[in-house]
Amino acid sequence: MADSIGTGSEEASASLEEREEAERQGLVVVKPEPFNAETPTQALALGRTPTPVFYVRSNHAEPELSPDTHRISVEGAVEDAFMLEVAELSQQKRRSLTVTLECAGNGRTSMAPLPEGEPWGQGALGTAIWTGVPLAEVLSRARLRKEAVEVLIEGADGKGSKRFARALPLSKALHPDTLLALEMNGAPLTRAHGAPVRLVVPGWYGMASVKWVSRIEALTRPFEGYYQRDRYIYDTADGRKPEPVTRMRVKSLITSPEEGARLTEGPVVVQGMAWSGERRVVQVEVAVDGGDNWKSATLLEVPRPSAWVRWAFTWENPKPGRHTLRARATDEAGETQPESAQWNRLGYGNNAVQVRVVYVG
Ligand SMILES: Nc1nc2c(c(=O)[nH]1)N[C@H]1C(S)=C(S)[C@@H](COP(=O)(O)O)O[C@H]1N2
Ligand SMILES: [Mo]
Repeated sequence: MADSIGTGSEEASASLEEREEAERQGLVVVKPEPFNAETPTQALALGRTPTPVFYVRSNHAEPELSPDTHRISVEGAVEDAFMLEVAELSQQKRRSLTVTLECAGNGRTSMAPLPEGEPWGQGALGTAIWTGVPLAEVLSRARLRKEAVEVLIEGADGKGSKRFARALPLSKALHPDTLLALEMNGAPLTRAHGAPVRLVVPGWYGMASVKWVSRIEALTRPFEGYYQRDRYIYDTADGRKPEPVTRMRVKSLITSPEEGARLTEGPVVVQGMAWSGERRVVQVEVAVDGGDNWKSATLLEVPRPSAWVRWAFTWENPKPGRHTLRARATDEAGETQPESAQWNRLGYGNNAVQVRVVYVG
């Protein structure tokens, strides 16, 4: 695995670009420039989302960085500031984790009144195996000073005050699962997903997982940058102080049957995914009509924090006609999906129960 990094010559990166272009064809494009696209619904039914169809959310044009020469500056409130070469990072001991990433704006188009922002349906979501070095390892080499309160991670994209940068509290920055990832699904990161190195912050909405990492700075005061204070906040526009967007709210998705499916009579297996950032899902319920008639589904694998779990439910004897299917997940802290979205000005964190319409007979 370690050998696969650091082979990018200029010729290789030209053909890589072509390949990425082709790979993107399976995605549902939301915006061509900067490229933003959703995972197609069929791909959301897979336990692991293949890289070519994994959603892409970029606020700016994708920088092109060479894995051979790219370096990350590690600085700020540390004893030993240094320049970290990606080539060097790839020699270190790595960890692999399966992590679900969901964009905080996923499901925005079903909020009312419709908030501003990218018009995401329910496909700004995917699960991949991420391989890299814990951020904590790099920070321990730099030796954080005791005045440090947050760790800023900066991407190589965007200019001036709009450069993409996000800070983490120390507890999350030092967590062994917070990775400087070099690989996604067993291959070097693609440019769209942050090559050559991105952060992966398990359990938090996608904005925390900074792509194209170029600078790491230990801060002695909370970060007030644009993508920390003006975006990725729950602003309820009622005079209350906005809360930062952090962990992914408990949520579920029906992957089968598809929206508008025509089913034959007889038992129908309803399937889907459920997740809750940093927590395990403990229950998924399904309702095959309106109202409050929820029945337990079966979890198909042992739930883990920060990755979705697959579930299934057998709908015994559907009658001919139009039906509504709903799924509702509950996590280990007892939190359950709401029936309707909690509106906020920027349209984040929509984890409301979704309604799927199908036909029988
Ligand atoms: N440098 C940088 N990192 C970034 C972003 C960005 O615009 N620039 N977008 C963030 C957001 S909002 C999300 S949801 C995830 C998406 O990761 P993906 O494109 O690999 O799916 O990346 C995050 N990291
Ligand atoms: Mo996002």
